[in-house]
Amino acid sequence: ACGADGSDGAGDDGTLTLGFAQVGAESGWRTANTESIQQAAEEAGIDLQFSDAQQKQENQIRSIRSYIQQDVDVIAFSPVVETGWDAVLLEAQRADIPVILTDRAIDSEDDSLYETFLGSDFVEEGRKAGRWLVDNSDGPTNVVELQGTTGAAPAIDRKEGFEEAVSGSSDIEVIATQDGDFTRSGGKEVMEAFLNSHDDIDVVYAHNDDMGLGAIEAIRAAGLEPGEDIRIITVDAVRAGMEALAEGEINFIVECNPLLGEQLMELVEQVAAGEEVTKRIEVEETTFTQEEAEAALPDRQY
Ligand code: GYE
Repeated sequence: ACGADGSDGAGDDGTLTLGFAQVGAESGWRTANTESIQQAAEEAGIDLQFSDAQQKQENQIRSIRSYIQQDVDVIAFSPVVETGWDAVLLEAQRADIPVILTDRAIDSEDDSLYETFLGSDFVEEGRKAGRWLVDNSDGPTNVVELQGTTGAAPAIDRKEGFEEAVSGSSDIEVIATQDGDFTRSGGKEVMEAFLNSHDDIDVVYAHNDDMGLGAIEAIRAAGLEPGEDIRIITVDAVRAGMEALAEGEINFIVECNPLLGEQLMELVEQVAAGEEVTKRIEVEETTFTQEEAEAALPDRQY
């Protein structure tokens, strides 16, 4: 770290060490994100210490503490939930190790605890999903929502953005909402329960592709046609989601870009050198209809 020894943050041979605490391997998005980070670190000649928290905050905190102990040059992580980070981030600050938030944000009053947050505008993603539904519905529309991990920034924000966008339309009603933990199996299980207790579901709004793909399995198992009998909106646009969209099983996907590796490594180099960086860096994204998915698939990297 850039500290009392007067070093510029690099080791004796000039190599930077980055400690990265990943959320887990819960989705196609996460896999693409991990690959992007590993590849970009290699290309930038940054020594990457990588840990997978299996979606548990205590595991992430433990990894961050071990990176502090190792005196890495920079710590980056994607916080599994929004709250509960102040204590460990204070420890990093006291050890003079700069912290970068990537993908997910934290909810803290002290924004000196991190240098910058690189990630998507999840509220806007939720709005895009809601606006599409408003523009593509007529008559009463019952929605069930498959939420991401409780307490995670993308779950909180995608819910909020969607609600905001559909709030003006009295025909659209969210009749059930539940945590599917961003996994395919979680989406399938919750959707099975929804189908058992409601016979009037028109639309599934899933906070990621994986849960939407799980819902497709549950809908088929109930003898219904996904994309026809029940329309499906998801977020991410990973390959498996885009294929289901092109095949007509999903109706609309809001993109969330996982390829953050290159930008992250640039930020690592800048903060290690003591440079001031922008506090919030947003990722640019689009949306896909079924026709657009078909056209985009051949060039899709993930
Ligand atoms: O949408 C989901 C993943 O934090 C943006 O986490 C990320 C989300 C992504 O599990 O698939």
